[in-house]
Amino acid sequence: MPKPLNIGMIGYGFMGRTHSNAYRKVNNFFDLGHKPVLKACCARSEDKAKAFADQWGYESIETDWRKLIERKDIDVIDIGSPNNTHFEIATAAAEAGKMILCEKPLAMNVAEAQKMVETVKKAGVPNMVWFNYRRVPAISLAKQIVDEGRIGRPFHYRATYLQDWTIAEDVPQGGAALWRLDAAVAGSGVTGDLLAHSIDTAYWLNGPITEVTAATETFVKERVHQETGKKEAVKIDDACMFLAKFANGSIGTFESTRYARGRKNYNTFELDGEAGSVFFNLEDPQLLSFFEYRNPEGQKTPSHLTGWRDIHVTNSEHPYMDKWWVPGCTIGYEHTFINALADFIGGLDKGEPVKPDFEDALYTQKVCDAVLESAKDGQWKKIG
Ligand code: SOE
Repeated sequence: MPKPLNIGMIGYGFMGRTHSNAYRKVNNFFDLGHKPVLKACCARSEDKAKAFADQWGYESIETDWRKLIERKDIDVIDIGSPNNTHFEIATAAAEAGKMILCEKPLAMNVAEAQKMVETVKKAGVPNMVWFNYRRVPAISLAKQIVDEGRIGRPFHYRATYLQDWTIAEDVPQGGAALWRLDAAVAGSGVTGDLLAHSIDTAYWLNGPITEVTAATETFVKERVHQETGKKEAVKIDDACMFLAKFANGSIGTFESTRYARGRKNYNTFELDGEAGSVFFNLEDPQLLSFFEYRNPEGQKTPSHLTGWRDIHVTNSEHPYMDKWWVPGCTIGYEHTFINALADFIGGLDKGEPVKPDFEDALYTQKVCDAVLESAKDGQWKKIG
């Protein structure tokens, strides 16, 4: 019989929904020693909290996150609220001895993230950041392929993360749905929101970045702020491109924008090495493209058989897939959160930490801050 794991969910937006869905489903598919119990959800508006609790099955509501953290019947604080709330909530939750599952990006900047790492370490509380894309089976398979030595010496890493939902000039900034456009709430634009994902994936697959140089652009300079009703300067980066040098000697390019007409959630990477290459595109999430030039035993693929192969990542031998349907049946976006949660609970069962944790997310924050710093003067910045 799994032990109850009492969840206190803060936030009721897109991420509140993805996380709540994971809590509800995880034990239906994974054999785990703990089972999430949806104890309480928290939102400033009582009506919104009630509606969210009814929709997802939370037993109770709070309208003040501090009260939620004080509750003895809560084991895990899930932070799915906007970025400018993460620091205060995570610090209080860790000091109260709660486990923490935090949305990305971890913080508004490195100074906050650094303190958050120190606080969770001092408190000794299990923690994880919801960089869910590590749990796309095809991306986990790419990691396996890299670890098996099938890429060999890496030369190039190429990431893009493109969307198009902010092109219209009349999209406002601020408020419940559009806080991602408000620098005071989001911290940054595509760098923290989208490139943070790309950096986390790159870190996992290709190791740390040591230096970056970047350029950013803000295409629409003023937007109406939903709270003041007035036009205000837009202070986020609408687009960001950066060059990177990795500790392993490879070099990388990263590009992100919310102005790529037709691109909705085009999150891709390619890693090119001496022995082979891998390519992934989130808009075809069940596929991993792999080119093998030489296998880890040193044998070259015969020339007449070389070519990119699209691996349909749905076999039970593929990461996570034995937990889902029969081979050939795909899983989707929401399952990446369920897979992530299963890893977190699996770690809890064994008493082992699970990645990506606050420390990994601090590293991503360091890269994001260096990218934004470099965009100001165009100079290369070292990752501290
Ligand atoms: C932005 O549009 C967004 O919702 C990000 O905030 C998420 O992290 C990403 O996974 C999908 O796009």
